[in-house]
Amino acid sequence: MKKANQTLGEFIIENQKSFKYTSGELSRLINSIRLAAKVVNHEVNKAGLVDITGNAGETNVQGEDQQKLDVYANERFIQTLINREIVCGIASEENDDYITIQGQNEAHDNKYVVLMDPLDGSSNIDVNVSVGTIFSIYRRKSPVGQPVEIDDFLQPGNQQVAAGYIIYGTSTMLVYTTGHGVNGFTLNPAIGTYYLSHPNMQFPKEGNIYSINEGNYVHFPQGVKDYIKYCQAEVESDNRPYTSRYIGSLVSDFHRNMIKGGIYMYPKTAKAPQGKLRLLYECNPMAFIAEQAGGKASDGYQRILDIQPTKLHERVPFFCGTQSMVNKAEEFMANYK
Ligand code: AHM
Ligand code: MG
Repeated sequence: MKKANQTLGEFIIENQKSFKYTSGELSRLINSIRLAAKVVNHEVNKAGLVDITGNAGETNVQGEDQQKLDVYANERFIQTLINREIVCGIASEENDDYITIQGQNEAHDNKYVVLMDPLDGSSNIDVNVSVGTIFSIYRRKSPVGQPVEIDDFLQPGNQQVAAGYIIYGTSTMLVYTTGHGVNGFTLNPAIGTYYLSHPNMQFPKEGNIYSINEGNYVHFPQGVKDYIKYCQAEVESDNRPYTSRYIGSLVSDFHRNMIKGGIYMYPKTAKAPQGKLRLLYECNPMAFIAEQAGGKASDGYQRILDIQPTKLHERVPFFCGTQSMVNKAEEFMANYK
């Protein structure tokens, strides 16, 4: 239940009992992400100042190039999780391979792995458009006490115990689920505290926004082309034509669509024959959140969360948002199966 001025810290403690496993580790883990997100938020927010203060492209005293923000975010999240000794492994969109992490006393006895895209949509930073961090948490499958294995990361999305995103937007929000609905917290930058601002987030039953990079239209599968034509058709009783909105920053496009009702699509294209988005770092966490908010996520034919990953950086076509809209897109896709 929503309480006035409830902070994220209070919310995590209060809801800990609803977790499937109640050792408190998952709460500590989410707390670490909250902390790293504040630090990254601070950096993202002053990105525009870098040019003014004359640092861009310069080398620092060690002769290193100015760090790019996505690299910074990657290091910040990984370091925070390592320092707190609460995960046994991390896989990141920024790294080729997963990282094995030892817990206290150098033992491999931690139970959770984290997969993340530390700064998604980072090409938008230069033009002051919102970017985001996406994270996904699983229980390891390999026995506690041993180093993590690749199969701990290659679990289908339906095994996630938590997932969330941080949106560095006009305000900074952390939105996450542990499988009991979706809650959104807004950062008060003056005091560095996240407050519960969006309890129990739900996609509206119907939506009228479609989000896709239409520049790739000629390369889309015929089912997607047909669905786009459906979205654009003039049918007053059905609220069509729909509105087209595409930021090119998944977290922002998803967030808007969850609040207003809409569908996000990244199908196969000539440049991205498997789709562009990564199953493990982007699609699975967003799919888990979508389903928990009454929405749906599909690769055009099947549920994203049921796909068995075969490699860390696997890509997949992505259709995600208001359930009725994803169903309709799937109908069009099925015509050309
Ligand atoms: P990134 O992980 O390299 O930042 O790419 C992911 C981003 C998504 O946030 C966004 O929806 C999509 O790429 C935009 O791609 P495009 O510019 O091809 O439309
Ligand atoms: Mg990304």
